[in-house]
Amino acid sequence: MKKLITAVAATVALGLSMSASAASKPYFDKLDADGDGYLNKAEYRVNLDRYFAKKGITDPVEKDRRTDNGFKKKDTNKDGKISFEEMNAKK
Ligand SMILES: [Ca+2]
Ligand SMILES: [Ca+2]
Repeated sequence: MKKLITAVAATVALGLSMSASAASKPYFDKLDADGDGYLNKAEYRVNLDRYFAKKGITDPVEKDRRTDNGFKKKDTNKDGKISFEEMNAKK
């Protein structure tokens, strides 16, 4: 169990250092709280909240704006949810 936690923590750290939202599959699955294989906006927000905390972004309007922008950018097929492939698409 400890090994798994370490791996997830390393993945999160790596994801944050490379990009605000790049994610490994285990991390993606963790974000996918309802387990449907996609991230809705609320699930995506959980990912961004870590980034906001790290960057010291606390303004709720700014956070909503960045969440909306990021979500739209990631959701390339515009179906209102982000697949693992969309999450990791290089843009
Ligand atoms: Ca989901
Ligand atoms: Ca999509």
